[in-house]
Amino acid sequence: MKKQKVSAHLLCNRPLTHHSSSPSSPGFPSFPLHLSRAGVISQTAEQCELLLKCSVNVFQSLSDGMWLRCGCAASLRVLASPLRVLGLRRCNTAAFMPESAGFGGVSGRSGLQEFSVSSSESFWAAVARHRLSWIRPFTAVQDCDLSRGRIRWFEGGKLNVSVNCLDRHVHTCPDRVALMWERDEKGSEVRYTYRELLEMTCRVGNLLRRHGVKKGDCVTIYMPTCPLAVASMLACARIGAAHNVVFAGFSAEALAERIRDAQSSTVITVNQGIRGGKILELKKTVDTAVQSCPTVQQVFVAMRTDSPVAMTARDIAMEEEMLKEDVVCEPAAMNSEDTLFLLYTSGSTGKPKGLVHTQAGYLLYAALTHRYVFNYHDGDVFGCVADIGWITGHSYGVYGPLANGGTTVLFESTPIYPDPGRYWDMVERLQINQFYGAPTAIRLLLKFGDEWVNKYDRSSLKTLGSVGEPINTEAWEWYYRVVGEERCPVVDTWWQTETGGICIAPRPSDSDAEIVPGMAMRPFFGIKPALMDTEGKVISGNDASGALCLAQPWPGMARTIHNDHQRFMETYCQPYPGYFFTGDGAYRSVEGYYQITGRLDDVINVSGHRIGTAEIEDAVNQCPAVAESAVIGYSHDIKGQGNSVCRRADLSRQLNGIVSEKIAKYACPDFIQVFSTAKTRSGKIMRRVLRKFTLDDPAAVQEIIQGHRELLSK
Ligand code: 6R9
Repeated sequence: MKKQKVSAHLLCNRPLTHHSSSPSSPGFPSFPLHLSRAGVISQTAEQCELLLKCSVNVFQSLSDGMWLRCGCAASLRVLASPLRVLGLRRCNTAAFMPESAGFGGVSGRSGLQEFSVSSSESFWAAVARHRLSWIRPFTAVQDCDLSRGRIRWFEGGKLNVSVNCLDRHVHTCPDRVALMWERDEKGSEVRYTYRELLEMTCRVGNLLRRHGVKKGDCVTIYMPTCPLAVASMLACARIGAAHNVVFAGFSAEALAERIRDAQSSTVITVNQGIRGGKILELKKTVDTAVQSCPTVQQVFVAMRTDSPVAMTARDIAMEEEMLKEDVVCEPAAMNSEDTLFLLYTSGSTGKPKGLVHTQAGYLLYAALTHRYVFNYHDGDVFGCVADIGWITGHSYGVYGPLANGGTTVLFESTPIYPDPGRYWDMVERLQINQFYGAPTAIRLLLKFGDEWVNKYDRSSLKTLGSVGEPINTEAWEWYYRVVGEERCPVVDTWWQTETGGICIAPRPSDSDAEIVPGMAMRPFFGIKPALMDTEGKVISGNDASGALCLAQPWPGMARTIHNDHQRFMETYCQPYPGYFFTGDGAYRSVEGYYQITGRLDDVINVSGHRIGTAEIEDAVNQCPAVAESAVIGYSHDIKGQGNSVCRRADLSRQLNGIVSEKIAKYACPDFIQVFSTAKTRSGKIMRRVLRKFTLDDPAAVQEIIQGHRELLSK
């Protein structure tokens, strides 16, 4: 083993000095123009700036007409009631969404929504032509049959996702900031322009190619949220490999399971991560993981900190090797339905599911939702604080904003490091316009008091977003009143790893459309929700609750579960034939708005992280002292849900150790309870009874114990 330290260029910490100062200079990546129809507008930064100025109140087409500004969008108003927020002021529909000019008299947001559902093919065809750069146009808009689990969009078309996210913006505005990396160390943010990000991506793409990574391979990325991780994702997309980003908080075993399932031969990691001031030994975790991954042949190791790490024959010093690579990398021409990435998420069995997302449909849906749900406009700074290891980080940290030529913040730290003012300090420093976070963080910050928020200037904020779990009214109100100063609409966005992008959210809305706290409310374009009753029939009326399904396919949805289409069918397509079953329950109000009521399966939501109870049970059961276990969620006022294992109380520390080793720290049970028996006659553990054993309801505990005693004494 040799020790290796890379000091020349810490790519993770600062951009490489780029070779060229203007797009026409020799170092500028010059992919053939036919690969992207972009690049016709401006060649210089000045021209670019002029264009931006022009586009403030008029429609201005940048980059193949894909990035358009709507003059009406700035006019948000808050109603007298502090909890009711107005939608967009009524504006010319074609101004709001240029492609709708071809939709034949459709007007208003609700008119657009209706059209997008009733004339789904026309809607998506127009949007796909307008917003993506195609190498070859698609020949069929869709070929879907939910009852057979067949989902295909834009077939016949060829494109490259990295070209859509980078090159076409480099052609128009090379010096626009693509990434603002908010490093764990407060106040040391680093900005990367589109040109720098393209160069970095090309270097990684060439490096991967040189090391044999081919179209169709799957590269596992185990890195903190940082520019090199984004460049690695985009580099995979550039050369036609799929990526599999694994959250850097997962344990070696959880990582190994995902590497094996994805059959990755290449892993990209960093020497160490740093989060909340604490060092995370990511390379060491990878070393342990790959011991049980026979497929892994090479591990690229970038340097996030200055500490050298032990390198083996399998390891490659990433930055050092990148410096040897060209900044031009030929993009692969990908079919619309080729895999873009796998992302593992929890289901109701112990084995995580590798959801498969493909190229065109996913990118289009991420871009469109990013543009319209958040009312994102050219020049805005979009601050999604999710880790890239989750779908939110993929769709709204990376793909959506970059496809739109936006500026996106990569947040590496935690909401309370070094203090609970971290988010708002960042909002002020980076001048963030849209802030997108999780209710668990909002609930936590609320407890620290308003002064941490008020210390900082938040006047740049225009929209606040929430994702990952239901947002309770108290947190919603605090977010709206304190953080947003009653100026900014709060969009509670419901979606899933499976849906690829936001499906239900209050925005975009018509002028007089209200926003109700804690409700996701309105389906996005192309989304048709349905509620099902216990007999599997569609509930037609309002003021009703049921199982939430989506009644027709949309481009962003997952196509399958990697290597397990049968499971995809059983989980999503078969419960309600002809519909996509989300696993969530929902209530439809009298007005027809949707409110998500929570999971209907054995999946719990801890701090916005999805985790299957079976996954935790599998880990816990590996403890020799445990015969069997049942994990249940209970309501937790910060984490949303906590989880508790019901069995031998004295094992607490041991079990926590096992769960963090097998899965991740966040999955550790809060309580461990002892049961002599809590089973049905057929031997099933009675979760419904166990759920009563929460701190919320101590009386119920007594009641059950008493009942149990009585039963035994009979
Ligand atoms: C994006 C994301 C998906 C599950 C989903 C639901 C819950 C997400 C929510 C919400 C209520 C919201 N969820 N957003 N519940 N209101 N606005 O979180 O993806 O990690 O796959 O989790 O999260 O239960 O089914 P993912």
